[in-house]
Amino acid sequence: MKNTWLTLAVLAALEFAQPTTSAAEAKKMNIVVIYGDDVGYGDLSCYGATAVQTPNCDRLAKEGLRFTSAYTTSATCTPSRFSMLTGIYAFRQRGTGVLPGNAPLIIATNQLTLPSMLKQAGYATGVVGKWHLGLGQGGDAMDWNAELRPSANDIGFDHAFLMPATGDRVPCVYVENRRVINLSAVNPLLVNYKTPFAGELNGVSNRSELRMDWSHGHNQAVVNGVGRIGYMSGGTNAVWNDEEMYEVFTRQAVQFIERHRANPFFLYFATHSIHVPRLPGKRFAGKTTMGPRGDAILEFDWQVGEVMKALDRLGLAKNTLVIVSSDNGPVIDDGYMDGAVEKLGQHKAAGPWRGGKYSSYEGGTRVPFIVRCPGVVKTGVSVALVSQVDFIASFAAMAGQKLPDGAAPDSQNILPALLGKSKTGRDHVLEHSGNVAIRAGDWKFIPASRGQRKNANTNTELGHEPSGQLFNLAQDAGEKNNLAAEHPEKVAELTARLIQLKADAASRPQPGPPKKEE
Ligand code: NG6
Ligand code: CA
Repeated sequence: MKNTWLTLAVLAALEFAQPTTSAAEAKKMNIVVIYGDDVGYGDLSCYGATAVQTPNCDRLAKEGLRFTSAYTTSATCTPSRFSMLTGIYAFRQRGTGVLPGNAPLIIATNQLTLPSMLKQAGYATGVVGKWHLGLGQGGDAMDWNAELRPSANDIGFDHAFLMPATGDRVPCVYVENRRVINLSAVNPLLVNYKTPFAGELNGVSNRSELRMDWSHGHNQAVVNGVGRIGYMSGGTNAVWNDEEMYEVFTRQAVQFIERHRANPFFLYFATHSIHVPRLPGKRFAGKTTMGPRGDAILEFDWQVGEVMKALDRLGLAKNTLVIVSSDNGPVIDDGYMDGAVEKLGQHKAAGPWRGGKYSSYEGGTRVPFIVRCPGVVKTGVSVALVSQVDFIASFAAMAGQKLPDGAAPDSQNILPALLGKSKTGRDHVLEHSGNVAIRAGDWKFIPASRGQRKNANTNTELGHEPSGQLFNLAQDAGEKNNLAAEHPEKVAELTARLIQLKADAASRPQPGPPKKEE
């Protein structure tokens, strides 16, 4: 009842031009999520960057709402994407850490997902770009030359154009729906994560021939002169061109929008920029003082701009909710000697936050987050606490769909916050990085952990300390002043809350009447 009421109230508040069809039909705004890879809170000029300018993201922020307390669920890619698409925290399911390029699909095909929910609501659903959630049956014996089943198409996407894992992991090929594209039968693609293929170059023996050296890892297969993780052989015609990838993905994203201009659509556009290996296109190479990492930020921004141009050209801007965000915090040296560390200068990739990718500190999961739909989303800055895990419940409300009991248990309907109609989003967020931390209001608690303090390779403070850490983010944004000893009552409260949230799998207020036992 409450949910229905809320949905109706929100729908009414959206103020669409006199609907001629049913209210639910008329409210089906398109949704485009542009998901950057490793884009830090401080990497965009609208979030304070000065060494690089991101005019397209800045325009989006000016025409929409820029969030300062928005979170991805995890400090790495796979778990963040898993939670965003399922509404379930990744720590609840084993095997949802950073995946190898030949992992099996980790989302169950009978599970409700963000795209399958929107498909039920009548949306055309598409994904373009980085996948990293596994494909097919996985394993070294998997045949990449046959149809890949299950694929993104089996969890709710009508159309998929994908990089299977990451830019630094084999196979370095595109997958369109269930097939690797441009394969030739006489030169099959082979992938193995244990054993090198005889006769193939590798990053250790052929190190001096690499066009970009590695600093850690990334010394297995050599593809396009760059060392990668995992081994691959064959599939020569199918190998992607790293420098052109941003254009290939953008074209695919724009074409998806064009094809579905007349119906409601959901596009999940997951850029490879600004992940390693950073091999920005010609348009951007050398255009910043920060080397390839800075240039890749321009490349990311350009992609945002092309989507905005397409929406303008097709007259869809006012009927499309655009969200720009990132899968985890920033990292400077993630395994290649690309000059990012040397050329960083005063740039603060994580903005005011401590740590970055892989970290329990805010830099790991507090990410840029901009929402725009002129006339529907308010403009300005929002301090509401929001998490990407909330997409499914919030978009369900927007599309007039009721989530089945028990589905997407961690997802809350924060649509009023996303639209700028409310300043309050969630009352807490969980931040996952091996450890699970909690932020509730201004308080942040990171439980004791036996994990490593620092990732020595990437030079990231991970926030894993042998005793609990309590911070007041309103007074101490940089998480420097551990108040655990001073406020044992707060530690106890947040510890209890965390235990309950982790055990319950139910942070979403469940719809319907209270269950009997309550
Ligand atoms: C790490 C890789 C790093 C990156 C990361 C995943 C090494 C040494 N490091 O294991 O380069 O690929 O995984 O990044 O291999 S993510 O954004 O997809 O989570
Ligand atoms: Ca990432």
